[in-house]
Amino acid sequence: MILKGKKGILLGVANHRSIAWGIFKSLQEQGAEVALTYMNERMKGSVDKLLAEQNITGVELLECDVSRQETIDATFKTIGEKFGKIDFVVHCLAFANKADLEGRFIDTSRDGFGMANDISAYSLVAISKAAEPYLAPDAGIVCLTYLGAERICNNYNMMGVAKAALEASVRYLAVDLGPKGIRVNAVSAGPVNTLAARGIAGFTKMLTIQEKVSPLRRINTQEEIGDAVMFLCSNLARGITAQTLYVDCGFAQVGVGPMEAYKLD
Ligand code: NAD
Ligand code: 0WE
Repeated sequence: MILKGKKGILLGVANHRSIAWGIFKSLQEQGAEVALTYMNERMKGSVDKLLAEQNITGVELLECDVSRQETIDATFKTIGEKFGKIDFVVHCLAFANKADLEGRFIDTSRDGFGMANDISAYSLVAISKAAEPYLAPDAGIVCLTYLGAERICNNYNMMGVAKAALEASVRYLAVDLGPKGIRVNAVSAGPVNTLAARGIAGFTKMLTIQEKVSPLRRINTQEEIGDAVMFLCSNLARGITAQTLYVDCGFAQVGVGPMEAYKLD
């Protein structure tokens, strides 16, 4: 019970496949009290159903569309009233236009670039700022990222740029909040078959490549991503901040990448 008596908020549960759901279970298993947020009424229905199916009751559910500052402010006002101080914040959401996740990156529109960065990267800054008054002195903030922030990953395009902004934001936020004892980290997950991965060209192939070449020779699970996030939220990670931790079965360290990219023949 690493998180016994600890409280926090998790943004980004959409359904049972969500990485955020794996994180929720890991946090709960270790004794944490976790408030959840949903983007809109449709997502609320999905989260309500999920909690009911699993016989989970008494979870604080709050509406938070990160593109709307007023819903961020309202969320943390409620958190302050109901929880007082919180020990962790987990950011597990992203969005880009489908059209900006295929074809040529050069074709990204000004609006698409702005929107993806706003929802996927700036939101971490806005949430950290809104959470700051309510964060316990040893609190942890964790967000989810992907290898495409640092390497060229086919079709990840605009999201790669947004994740690069997110990872850099983690480092600057860590500097701002470090003097208060608050830590900020990212977990870089390998591919997971979620709603956000559905319909992505070549996704199945990516899973196959990771299965074949990663040191562990398999795909990372929501559960092991959840456990890593849980660790970073906990006091066991008290000396860790401004980091990106890879939970990808070692895939990122295998330099070869997809062999097809070399087209040697
Ligand atoms: P998901 O679709 O289950 O979760 C994405 C969430 O983002 C949803 O809950 C959605 O409601 C939320 N969201 C989108 N726009 C929002 C907004 N304006 N306000 C509030 N919430 C909003 O998909 P997922 O794969 O679990 O994604 C979670 C995180 O994990 C994302 O940051 C994603 O980039 C990251 N990630 C995913 C993978 C993968 O392969 N699936 C790999 C590495 C990192
Ligand atoms: O971060 C992500 C997914 C982010 C995402 C996915 C979508 C699909 C549907 C953001 N916005 C949208 N918008 C939509 O309309 N991942 C790490 C999963 C992912 O997405 C990819 C990947 C991988 C892996 C997109 C292209 C190539 C690889």
